[in-house]
Amino acid sequence: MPTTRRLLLISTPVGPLGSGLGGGVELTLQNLCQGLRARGHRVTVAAPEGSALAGVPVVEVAGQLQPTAHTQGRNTPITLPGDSVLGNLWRYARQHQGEFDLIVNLAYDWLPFYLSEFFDTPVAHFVTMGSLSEAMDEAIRQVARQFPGRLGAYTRTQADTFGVANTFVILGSAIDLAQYDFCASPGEALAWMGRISPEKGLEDALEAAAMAQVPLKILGKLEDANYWQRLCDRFPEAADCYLGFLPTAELQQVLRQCRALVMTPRWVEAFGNVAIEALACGVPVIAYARGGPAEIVQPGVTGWLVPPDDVPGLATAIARIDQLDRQACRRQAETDYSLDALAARFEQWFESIIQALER
Ligand code: HBI
Repeated sequence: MPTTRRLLLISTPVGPLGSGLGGGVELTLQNLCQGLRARGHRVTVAAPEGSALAGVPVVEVAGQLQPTAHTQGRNTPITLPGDSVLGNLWRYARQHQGEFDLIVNLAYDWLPFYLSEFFDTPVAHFVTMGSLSEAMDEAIRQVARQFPGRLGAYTRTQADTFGVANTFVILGSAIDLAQYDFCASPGEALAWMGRISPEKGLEDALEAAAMAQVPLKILGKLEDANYWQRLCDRFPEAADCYLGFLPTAELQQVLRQCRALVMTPRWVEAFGNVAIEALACGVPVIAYARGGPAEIVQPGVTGWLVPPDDVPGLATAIARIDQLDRQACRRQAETDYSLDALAARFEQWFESIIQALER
């Protein structure tokens, strides 16, 4: 039986858990807590007020939300709003650090990395996106220098973007497979899922679906209204394809009946949780060979990888969906992306940090 650890997980400051503003990290946090608790660890989450997490005690912290990092430029200075929730989250962590064996940061923000050396309780950082800014890269490299082994990432590709990859522990992701039902005989439509924001490249999926003359279903949080309006101007049918930001139960009902999921990331997608949600339903993944999806898809079996930004290549892959194996998709999810597999990887990472201190 593994040693029971007292873990404080500190969430993203961009929005309350459950709002969808935190994107994939909300799902990661939910699944990680569920998996770690099932393995006997005592997990506490600190997050912006209004957060909710099934079955996990959440310390709700007040304060002004942090601007999202993925809309800033590479040389944007670090900003903190007045009464910042980020600052308040880390004041809570410092005051209560003695109650925990390890603090785990899930915010993609400068402050937690900078503060690491001022804490007595070790701080592990799970980095949730690829390189986005000079200031964040430097903060991450500082932790790599001072505390090698305390940086975690979803994928090797994502870690490589920071130039200190050999100091990252690669953890992958997971979903609660019990919430996804396998479907052997889908309908005609393709699916596209994700935050509707420029870096996700929805226009390419709309263009490829039109080329292949296959209907597309769009699911996800409408994050950038101006961008969406431009898409609707260019693709009049887009508004009819959009089904909104659905809770998992309703999302998987739509997803499982699709012939494939199309992923068109413009940026280095750190992981792409939507890829394993599709696999869990038996839905193969057609993705640009860029970032996380390139480390998930097994070409010719559970999906197709397409040269990045090659829209005709997407249409060609769409025409070859029938060569893929929906049962193999579900099996891959069960082997690599179950909650227990993820929790076991994180537990091993945490033990390596804690035991390094006990020597
Ligand atoms: N931006 N400043 C900031 N902090 C975050 O933690 C953050 C973000 N943008 C997006 C985001 N987190 C998540 O959607 C990704 O980590 C998945």
